Amino acid sequence: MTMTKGKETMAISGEEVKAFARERGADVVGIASVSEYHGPVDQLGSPFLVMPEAKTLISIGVAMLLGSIRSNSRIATMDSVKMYDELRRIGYDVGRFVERRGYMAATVPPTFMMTNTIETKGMVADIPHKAVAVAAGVGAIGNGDLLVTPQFGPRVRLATVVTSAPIEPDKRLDWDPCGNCHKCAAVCPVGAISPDGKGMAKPMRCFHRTEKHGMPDLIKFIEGMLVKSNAERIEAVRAPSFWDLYQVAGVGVFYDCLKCVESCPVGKRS
Ligand code: B12
Ligand code: SF4
Ligand code: SF4
Repeated sequence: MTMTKGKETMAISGEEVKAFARERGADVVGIASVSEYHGPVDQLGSPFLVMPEAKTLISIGVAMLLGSIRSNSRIATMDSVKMYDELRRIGYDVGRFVERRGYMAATVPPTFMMTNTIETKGMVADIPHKAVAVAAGVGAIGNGDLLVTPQFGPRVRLATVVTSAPIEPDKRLDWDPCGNCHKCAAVCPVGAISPDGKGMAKPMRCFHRTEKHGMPDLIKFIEGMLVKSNAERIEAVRAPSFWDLYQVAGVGVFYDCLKCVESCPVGKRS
């Protein structure tokens, strides 16, 4: 470690920040220079909108439990919620590590909050974590459109730390962990994934299937209420379908499908 004279910054090596993230609970971690990031750079999704001084992107991921994603969607969802909590915690810890060295850090959450506009349909994040993870050598985009890691296949959830610190980057993977088996496309219950290896062909189909009781359901419910009689409204809020909406609103997310994630043979231990 060296002190830069005149500036109150202390150099950070890639190895030490990665070791710190792993020690805090990250299962995968990689470093990318902003110049290697191939996501948007002048619109939503740009690291420079998160931090104009951005130099480095730190990709962190935690692994899913196979038992949970094979269980019912309530169990799988609550594990995802826990993973999102962990990613926010690890991201914040890494951010503090970086700021103690005199640089700036901003953690981009694994999921919400997102900018909601009619154009983006609320589906474009401040940073698309897969693009960062590709640049940081954590994995590569598989046929199912998910980041496939050598260690856990697509069974990782991701977050990003944007920083002004210049940190030596990792190299992109020079091989493709996706084995082109097309299992992910075959198991998708709504045909969202292209069977010819072209990724996610119908994202809205996936959205409506996996985020059951999410925003589209809520909008439908409220619209329905507007045209109902008083007696029908009372009946509607006493129905289990409303309790589902209430429960999901409290939890924050609900994933009714993880079939493409579960089916991938890469990195599967059982
Ligand atoms: C919106 C969203 C969705 C939408 C739309 C997805 C889409 N393909 O358009 C819907 C609701 C359909 C969805 C579904 C799912 N999602 Co989702 N989703 C997101 C979210 C919140 C934002 C993504 C975003 O900003 N997209 C906008 C565009 C611009 O970005 P992008 O689609 O990611 O594509 C960019 C990069 O992938 C990159 N890229 C693509 N291909 C390549 C190839 C190369 C070589 C390179 C360099 C770059 C590159 O360039 C693209 C443009 O910048 C992210 C969280 C996040 N902040 O990243 C999670 C996220 C992508 N989702 C995730 C998951 C797990 C799921 C689901 C399994 C749902 C579930 N049950 O959990 C399904 C899987 C569907 C599938 N097979 O891909 C994980 C992915 C983990 C992984 N291992 O890849 C993320 C990262 C959440 C997280 N924190 O872990 N999702
Ligand atoms: S999460 Fe389910 S609906 Fe969405 S692409 Fe994967 S298998 Fe299809
Ligand atoms: S299931 Fe097969 S085709 Fe799909 S991402 Fe995994 S290895 Fe690639």
